[in-house]
Amino acid sequence: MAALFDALSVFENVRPAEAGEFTRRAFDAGRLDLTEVEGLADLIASETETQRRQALRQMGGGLSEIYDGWRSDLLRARALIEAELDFADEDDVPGSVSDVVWADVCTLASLIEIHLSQSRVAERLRRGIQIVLAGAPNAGKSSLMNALARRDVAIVTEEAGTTRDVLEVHLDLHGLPVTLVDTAGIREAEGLVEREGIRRAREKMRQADLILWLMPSDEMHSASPDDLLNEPDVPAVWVLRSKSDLASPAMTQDEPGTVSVSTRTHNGLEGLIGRLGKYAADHIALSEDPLATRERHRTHLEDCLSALKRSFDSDSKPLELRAEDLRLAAESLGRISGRIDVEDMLDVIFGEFCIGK
Ligand SMILES: Nc1nc2c(ncn2[C@@H]2O[C@H](COP(=O)(O)OP(=O)(O)O)[C@@H](O)[C@H]2O)c(=O)[nH]1
Ligand SMILES: [Mg+2]
Repeated sequence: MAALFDALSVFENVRPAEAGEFTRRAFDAGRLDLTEVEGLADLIASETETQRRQALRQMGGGLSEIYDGWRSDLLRARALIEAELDFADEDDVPGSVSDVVWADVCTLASLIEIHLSQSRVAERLRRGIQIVLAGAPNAGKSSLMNALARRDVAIVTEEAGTTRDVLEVHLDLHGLPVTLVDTAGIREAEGLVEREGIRRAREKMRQADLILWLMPSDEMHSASPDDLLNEPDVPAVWVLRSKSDLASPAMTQDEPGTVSVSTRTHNGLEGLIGRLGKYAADHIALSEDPLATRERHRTHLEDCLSALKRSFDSDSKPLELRAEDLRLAAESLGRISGRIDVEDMLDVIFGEFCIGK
C-alpha cells in the first residue's frame, strides 16, 4: 500500500481522498441529504443485521421523507397565515382559515412528540445495548465475559483486582447489537491504577442500559448492589449468582428472580444468553416506521416542537409572531436534512467516514 501511494504521488494533481470526500460531493451536489449521508455512515459501521436494515432504510431517504413532509406542511400553514395577514381587511378571506391551520399545527406537534418518544429505541439499535458486568473483585466477571464472547477477551486469574481497565466486546444476539463491558471489581482499592479502574467502572455502570451484578455462590456475604440501586438514574440491574458449581446445597434454593451461572460447568449460560437476547429484543426492536437515530435529530426535533408549542400556546399573541414561530419550527426540521445552514456540523458528520467513501 505504502509503495503504491508512493508511486501515485509522482503524478501531478493526484492526492489521496479525504475521509468521506466522495460522499460529501454527493451531498454538495444535492444527491444525498444529511440523514441519508448519516445512514450511509451507519451502514458502513453496522455490525448486525438489524443495524444494517435500519441504516439502509435511512440511507434510502426514509427519514428525510417524513421530515420534508412535515416541513412542507409547516410552510403551507405559514403561507395561509401570511395570506390572512396581508388581506386582513378584505372580506373574501375568511378568518376561519387560521382556525384550521392551528388545528393542523397542533396535530403535527403531537406527531412529533410520538416520533420523539420512540426515537430512543432507534438510537439504541444504532449504538447497541450496553450491558455492564459488575460486582466485587473475583466474582467471576471476566470469566463470564469470555464465556459469552466465546473467546479469551479478558485475563482471568484468582488474584483479586486483575481487571483494572474497561474491556468491551461486541456481540450479535439474534441480529441485535450488544456491547458487553467488563469492569474492575468494586472495592476499596489501594493502588492508583486499580482506583482509576474502579472510577471507570462506575462511570460505565451509569451509562449502561443493563447491569449484570455478579455475586459468587460460595460467598454468603458478597457485595450486593444495594448502594448502587440507591443512586439516582440507575439502569436495570440483574443479580447473577456466579460460580454456581460452588454453591453449597443449603444455598441452592435461589431467591426468585436471580439467575445462577457457572462458567466452569456452563450451567445456566444458555439460559442467560436467552434472557439477554429477549431483553435486547424488547428494547431495540426495529420499528415499522423510520425513527430518529441520532441525538442530533432529537435536538432539532425538540427545537421544532417547542417553536410549534409557542405558536399555538396563546391566542392573544399577534399573528405575525405566531407565523414567525412556524418559520422557526420549519427551519429546525430543515436542519435535520441539511437544507438549512449546517456548515458547522458537516465536518463532524463527514469525519466519521473512512477514506475512499
Ligand atoms: N468454580 C468456579 N470458579 C470460577 C468460575 N468463574 C470464575 N471462577 C474463578 O474465579 C476467579 C476469578 O475469576 P475472574 O473471572 O477473574 O473474576 P473477576 O475478578 O470478577 O473478573 C478465577 O480463579 C476463576 O477461575 C465458576 O463459574 N466456577
Ligand atoms: Mg476481571
